[in-house]
Amino acid sequence: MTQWFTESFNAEYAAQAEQLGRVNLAVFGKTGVGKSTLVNAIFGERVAATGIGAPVTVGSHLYLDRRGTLGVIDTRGLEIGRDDDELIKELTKAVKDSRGKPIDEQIHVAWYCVRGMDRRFEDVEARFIRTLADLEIPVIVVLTQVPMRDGQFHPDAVELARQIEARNLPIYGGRPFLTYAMRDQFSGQPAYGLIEVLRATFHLAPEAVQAALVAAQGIDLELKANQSHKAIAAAVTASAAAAAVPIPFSSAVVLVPIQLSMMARIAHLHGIGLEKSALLAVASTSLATSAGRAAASSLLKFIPGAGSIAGGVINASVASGFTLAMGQAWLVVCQKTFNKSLPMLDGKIDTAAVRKLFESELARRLPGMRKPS
Ligand SMILES: Nc1nc2c(ncn2[C@@H]2O[C@H](COP(=O)(O)OP(=O)(O)O)[C@@H](O)[C@H]2O)c(=O)[nH]1
Ligand SMILES: [Mg+2]
Repeated sequence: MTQWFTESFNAEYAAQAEQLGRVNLAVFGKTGVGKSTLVNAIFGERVAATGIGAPVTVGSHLYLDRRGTLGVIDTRGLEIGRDDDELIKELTKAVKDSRGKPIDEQIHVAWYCVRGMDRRFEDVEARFIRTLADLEIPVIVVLTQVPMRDGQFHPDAVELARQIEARNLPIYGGRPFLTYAMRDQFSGQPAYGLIEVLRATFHLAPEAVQAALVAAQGIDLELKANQSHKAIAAAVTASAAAAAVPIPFSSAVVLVPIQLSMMARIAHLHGIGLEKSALLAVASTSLATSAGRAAASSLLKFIPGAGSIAGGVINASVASGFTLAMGQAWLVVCQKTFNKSLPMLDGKIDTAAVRKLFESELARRLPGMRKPS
């Protein structure tokens, strides 16, 4: 019964994965400074459905680890301060090889990590950063594991940050970001500074891969909401265009693919996998019980006063208002999924409660809404 809907949703979900593409982040710094901890704190350790498997070699010591819409490039077996010439050679070759390839294959942003308490920043590190900038890779310098107390950063880290700033490096903001990526059990030192690093990365990333970055990260719900609103706005525009010449209610199924692709994109942006997204979409829109075109038109039963619209036509304003409300209501469902605050029943998603939630969010935005039968 749900096959028509599931197949359509799956297709839109796959198309959106394709459209989001991948943001590639290179992470450099000495062994043990906390690179992996930082990456995991911002992006989570989840391996997305599309990114399972061993890292891909980019150079003989450069690896690309794909996690869904995120690629993390790091070095293995080469150390900054020991193998710099080799490292720079490999990196230069990898970057040059990637030129002319699709944007998903480029390195978009680099994080250069230094342990905040290390007290020194070496000339070779500055040279490495300048090389990255010469290769046109924007660089963020991150001081890791910086203790903070009563709103004060540890003075040694402040001094190190000052030294780095004084070198006038081609880095974002001209100075390092101070962070603590993972709460320390013993001292109780909480994590901080991660959203700032993420937002800087977002600003430096090419626009074409910003949504991929937003989808991959797991700490900034506001960035996810902003990108979702963009997707909703695009679907609203497309709906208005589809009904620019008022369409008969019976042909209003043309709106359904627009809305499904909007829903699929918002689900991706919130890191919700295909199966769960499809389940939630079915639950939300009550499509489970009808098939084929009947399922499509049952979506439209939400349209306020649809039956009483003169001559049964839908104009641009009705179509766009309906899509807007659908998008906003679906965003609430996705946000609750992300926050793990969906209604549950016996350890499973309570689909009846999800439907209620979606319909009440929709009704708030469409005062004249008819309940689907
Ligand atoms: N508590 C805490 N431990 C950290 C932090 N960053 C790194 N560590 C620890 O430092 C060690 C090295 O970190 P790792 O991320 O593996 O360093 P990498 O070699 O640069 O990838 C690990 O034992 C981490 O648990 C942090 O922000 N907080
Ligand atoms: Mg590591």
